[in-house]
Amino acid sequence: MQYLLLCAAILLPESLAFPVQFKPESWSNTDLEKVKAYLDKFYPVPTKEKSLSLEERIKEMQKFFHLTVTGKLNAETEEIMKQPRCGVPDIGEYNTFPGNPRWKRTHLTYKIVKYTTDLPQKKVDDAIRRAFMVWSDVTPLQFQRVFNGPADIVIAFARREHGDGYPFDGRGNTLAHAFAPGEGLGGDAHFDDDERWSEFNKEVNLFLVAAHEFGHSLGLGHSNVPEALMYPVYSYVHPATFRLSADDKRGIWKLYGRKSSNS
Ligand code: TQI
Ligand code: CA
Ligand code: ZN
Ligand code: ZN
Repeated sequence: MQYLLLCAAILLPESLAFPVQFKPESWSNTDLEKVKAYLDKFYPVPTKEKSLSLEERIKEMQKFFHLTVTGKLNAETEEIMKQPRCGVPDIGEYNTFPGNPRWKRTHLTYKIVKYTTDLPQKKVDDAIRRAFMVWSDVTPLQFQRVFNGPADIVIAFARREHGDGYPFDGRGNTLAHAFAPGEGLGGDAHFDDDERWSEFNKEVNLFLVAAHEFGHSLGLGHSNVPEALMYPVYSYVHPATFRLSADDKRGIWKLYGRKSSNS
């Protein structure tokens, strides 16, 4: 099963403001239906058998935003619910996907099938290689580039409709997407070629976005920790000073374990 959610709340470089996907109308007073709709959208109950009370679901949301966990609607909670936000749910078993899909092998292959013309191929190859290293540095995972035949993670730059039913949207908004581990499209990462991809620039940094997407390719969802690579808001750090946050490590270790000390 594939999990792919299209987010849009990437807050890109200050100067470019893109609309966020979900902007609730302002509410005059507490409207239970709207609260429920908000929770349904962003805090979906993971399994059908399990049903959570409204109170428990409000607690989830308060936990996510580091609010005081009361399970009751209060001003603080309502304030957050009224804010424009990304259309992607905030949970899915913390920072993995529902059902914890993961690769059952530690040796994975990747193939770059279509390049952008924004950067020389060598720079693209290098950014992709370094983005995989972010994850192989801390886990037993090894990534091998292949040129022919099938690969676990197929990487492509593409515009608009590109054959998977999740068309890109032109410049801005969605920058890239990736599929959770699995057969076929599983693990694949696509980059919107209508973006201006860059090496060091603040614009859209290929290394950072690729490292984030590969997190998804390996089974990580979004994190609520602002320093995390998997936090669903784009913030630029110079690739040379990039460091994986403790939260990202905890997430990836949960799926694959730590890198053994002698390798
Ligand atoms: N693309 C979304 C993202 O990768 C697509 C998406 C949302 C997604 N939820 C998902 C993909 C769950 C797989 C699984 O988050 S994006 C950022 C960040 C995007 C956003 O273009 O919005 C980055 C791509 F974190 F900055 F907001 C890369 Cl780094
Ligand atoms: Ca786009
Ligand atoms: Zn795609
Ligand atoms: Zn993401």
